[in-house]
Amino acid sequence: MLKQKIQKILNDQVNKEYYSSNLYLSMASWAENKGLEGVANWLYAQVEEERMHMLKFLKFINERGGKAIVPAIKQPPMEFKDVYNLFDEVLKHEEYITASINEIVAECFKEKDFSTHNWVQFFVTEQIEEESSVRQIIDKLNLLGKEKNNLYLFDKDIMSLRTTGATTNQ
Ligand code: OFO
Repeated sequence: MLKQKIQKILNDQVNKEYYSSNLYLSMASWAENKGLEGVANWLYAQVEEERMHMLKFLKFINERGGKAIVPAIKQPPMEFKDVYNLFDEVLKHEEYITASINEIVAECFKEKDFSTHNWVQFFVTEQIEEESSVRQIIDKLNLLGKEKNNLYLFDKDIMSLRTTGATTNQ
């Protein structure tokens, strides 16, 4: 049986993962409207991955005898200055999620819930991969500079930078 404090922090994470999925959906839609098909596809893939994370948390809570809560999701931003700003926002968001996962780890330790502590390590690894993959994209964008032709090439190439997350297909 999950302790109340652990159930609460895991349900908060359900909310955050669901919001991540919606945030990337909003970004994907923005990119699609700008004709950035590659960027949109990269983001649509993230939408699915984050939804999977949300489901993973939700199911884990229920499997451990807790009660998962399906949250109301706040509206994500719909406008982004440009693709550089968009990926800065993605990185900022992933860093926020990493901090949140670390809080779960710390709480599990405090509450001596070593099963959840063990289970959540998967997300610790996942966040390392996700942050590194976004930093790689930002580095590439910085290398290319802001010329339109380069952006076109970047858009064609971005899917090849996609690392399959630790959670893919799980
Ligand atoms: Fe961005 O990954 Fe979920 O946790």
